Parts: sequence; structure tokens; C-alpha cells
Amino acid sequence: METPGRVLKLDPIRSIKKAPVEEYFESGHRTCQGCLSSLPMRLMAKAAGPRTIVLGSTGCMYVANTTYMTTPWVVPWMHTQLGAAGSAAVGTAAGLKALMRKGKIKDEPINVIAFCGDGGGADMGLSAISAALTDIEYNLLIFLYDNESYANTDIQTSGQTPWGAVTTFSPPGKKHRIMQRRWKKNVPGMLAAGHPDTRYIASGTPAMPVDMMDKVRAALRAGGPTYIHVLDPCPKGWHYDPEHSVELGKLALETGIYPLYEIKDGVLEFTGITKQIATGRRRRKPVREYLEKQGRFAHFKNQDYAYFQKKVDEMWEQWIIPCVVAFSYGGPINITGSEPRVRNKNVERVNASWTGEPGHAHEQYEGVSDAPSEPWRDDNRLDEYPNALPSTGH
Ligand SMILES: Cc1ncc(C[n+]2csc(CCOP(=O)(O)OP(=O)(O)O)c2C)c(N)n1
Ligand code: SF4
Repeated sequence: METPGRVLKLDPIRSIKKAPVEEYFESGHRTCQGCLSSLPMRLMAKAAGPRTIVLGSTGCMYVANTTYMTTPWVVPWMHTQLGAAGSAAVGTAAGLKALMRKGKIKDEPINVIAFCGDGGGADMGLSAISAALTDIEYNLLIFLYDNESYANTDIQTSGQTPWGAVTTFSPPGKKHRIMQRRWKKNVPGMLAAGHPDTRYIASGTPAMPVDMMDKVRAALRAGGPTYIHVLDPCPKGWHYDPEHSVELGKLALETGIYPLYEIKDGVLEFTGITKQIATGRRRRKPVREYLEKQGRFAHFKNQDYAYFQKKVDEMWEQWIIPCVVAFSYGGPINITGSEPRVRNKNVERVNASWTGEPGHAHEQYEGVSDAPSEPWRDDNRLDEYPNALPSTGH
């Protein structure tokens, strides 16, 4: 079997003092104030260093970063089609390898990083990313920046949009308050389970910059195809004041909604706040503390918070590996019989019917009281709720 070429020597970044001062993603872009999708670009480029080629899938990080004749990219950068991050990464890595083998360019390690948004990566580009992760003879990193929407084309629902969130495709109505009824797809877990030869898969967030940069270096050091998923608060799509971006990223960790981990050669380790929760050194905050700070959940009632909390509790209490492997262990052990050994208790199909309207588990929470026993908002009292900004009407 062909082995990947040499990789650059990149020391771990364990503290902000160990981070390089040089910037390879500079000023000059036009992302929104407080955009936590541009910050991971900067951190990723900083961690990877000058011998790096970056490929960018269509989305905010392409469009806002490439006004005519200006660009913040200091390292070589190329735009690639929406959904083509995986193919572009493999093509570039293969092209470099061929040119080096033929002696047309110097034989040296070069980082190939292809980034994509959640729409481009978790939805339409997922198959190409999967294919790239099986191409173990090439060194490449797929870097998915997840702002939980198709942000560039005005905040449409993606496979990463959280349950219940308002997007331009899912405005709450009088008849149906919750229009986004799908639970967020577990992309890093899915890719890890399906690509056991991939040497490095991790989740991160620019709200934890040292952890994120360290993971970029770990991925590039590992060699072969690798994958990192980062959660990026987006003030425009999530409807909050831009000054709260980092706070929201941390709250996603503190409430346990988004876990931080890395999987090195198939061995999973939680990192940062998630590690503290998983080892009992920190208690999870109620999900409501995260949700109620965002205008995209401003229509939530008690029953919606209760359902969201239940789903997150299930991830922590029932999954084989909390928040990562979406199966729970259920007996009896009987692989060949009708009773499966591992049963996914998480998937509830309350009121499901093959003939009528499909049922939704959250409907069983409709009885949860909406009594204003605490500073509470309902649809008519948003102005009493200082943290949630009203929809900016995207
Ligand atoms: C094949 C294709 N379909 C649709 C579009 C239009 N389009 C451009 S950017 C974009 C949204 C991308 O969303 P995401 O990948 O999540 O990145 P973000 O905008 O959030 O940064 C869409 C749909 C396109 N460029 N190409
Ligand atoms: S819409 Fe969101 S992701 Fe796009 S530039 Fe603005 S803050 Fe960043």
C-alpha cells in the first residue's frame, strides 16, 4: 500500500504564548462584525504556517474573503465549487505528489487544507469528503466551519441547523411554532465511525483558540486524510449582538450541546470543557442558557426547552460514547436473533405512522407548563428579555 508523503514538523500549541505571531489570513476581508467563521480561518492558517495551500468551498468564507483584487489570504488559496472540498483536496494533494515525483517542483512537505461550510460539507459535499477520507495515500485536512446554516445565501436551513432554530426556510408560524424539526446531523461521529483508517478526526471551536490550533497541527502531523469540524457562532444567522460570539461558543460546550474531542488512530479523547464534564469535574449548564441568548430561538416555549434538554441529556446519558457514538447498549446479547444487541434507544418515533403525518417526539412535551414562574418570555414579551435580540428579518 502506498504511504502518505512526509509531513511538516509542527510542534503542539499548548498555550497562546506558543502560537506563532505571523498571520497568513490577514485583514481585508468583509465578514460580519463578530463572525466566528473568519476567526477559525485565521487560527487555522496561523497553526498551519507558510508551507500551506488552502482551498475554499463557496460560502461566506469564499465570498466575503474575495472582493475584487483584494484577499486576506497570504498563503496560496484557491476557490473550489460548493460541495467539492473533498475532491479539491485529493486533486491538489495528488497533483503535488505527481509534480514532486517528476522533479518538476521541489520535493518537500506541503500542507493541503480544504475548508467548507456546513452546507457545502455536511450536506452536498459529504460524499466527496467521505471519499477523500478513504484516500489514505494523500496528506490533506478537510476543515468544516459550521455556522449551522447556509449563511452566505441568507441563512437557510442546513443539515447542521439545530432543532427549532429560525432560518429563512423555517420561520415560526401561528399553526406550527417549530418548523425546523430535524435533529442536527452528527458529522464528525459519522465520519469517524465510517473511516477507521483516518488517523485524525476532531471537533473544535474558535471560541477555544488554543485547543483549535493544537488540533489543526495534530491533524497535519498525523498524515493521510484528516478531518476537523468547528462550531462557529454567526451573529447574523443566530441573531445576537456580535460581542457575544465567544461567550456563545463556550456556552455550547458548557451546556454539553457541542462536545470537544479528538480521535487519534481510532482512540477518542475528550478535550477542554467537554473533558471536565465527561470526567465529572464540571456540571453541564441547562441548554436554555445557550438557547435563550439567541434570537433564532426567541419563539421557544418551556416545552421546546424541555425537548431540547431531553435530547442533549440522551446524548450524554444513553449514547455508547457521550455525544459521539449515537447508540445505546441494550440487551439481551443476541446478534442473530430478532432482538439487536445494540439498539438505538435515541431514535423515538412517537406517533409515527407510515400512512399519515409522521409523528415527532417533541410533541409529547406539549403538556409542559408555560407558566411564567421565572423571568420568562412568550411571543408577546420579547422586549422583556434583554439577551435575545429580535430577528433582524433575514
Ligand atoms: C452547486 C451550488 N449550489 C448552490 C450555490 C449557491 N450558494 C452559494 S454559497 C451557498 C451557501 C453555502 O453554505 P455553507 O456551505 O454552509 O457556507 P456558509 O455560507 O454558511 O459560509 C449557496 C447555496 C452554489 N454556489 N453552488
Ligand atoms: S453571515 Fe455569519 S458566517 Fe457569514 S460572514 Fe456574517 S457572521 Fe460570518
